[in-house]
Amino acid sequence: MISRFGLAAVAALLLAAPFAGSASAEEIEVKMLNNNGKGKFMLFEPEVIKAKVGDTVKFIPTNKGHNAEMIPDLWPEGAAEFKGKLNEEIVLTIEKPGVYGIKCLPHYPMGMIALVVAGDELPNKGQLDTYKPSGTAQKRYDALKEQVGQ
Ligand SMILES: [Cu+2]
Repeated sequence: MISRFGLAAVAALLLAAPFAGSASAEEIEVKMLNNNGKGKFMLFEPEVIKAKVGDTVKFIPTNKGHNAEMIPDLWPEGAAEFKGKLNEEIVLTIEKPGVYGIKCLPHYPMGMIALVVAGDELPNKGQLDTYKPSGTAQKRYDALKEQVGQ
């Protein structure tokens, strides 16, 4: 049963939808997946997330065995620490502009990385180049970096 409050919330969402992309805060969903059906394994989907300050990014453990946590070398200065447990749904609130690097700890060596890009000015964009993932992750990371286009 949907409460009256629930209905009001749904109505508010429906009303807000046409204005998505405007100043109102959005919740962006990112799935943690074993594969995307297109030959890519162990990934966040989407892998590059454009957001605004005030938005939230919800990481959803669609498949088991993943987590979402910050990459400390790729994180805006002063932004709150972020670390989800395995199989945990966790929400990142974007409080500062910049690039937020997210990894899945078990699959980090394979390149299970996501980049949240918030705002037009990215105070820490230099970290995109100074940060070096290890081994085979580098190739996938480079492809993500290209999508950021900075
Ligand atoms: Cu994973």
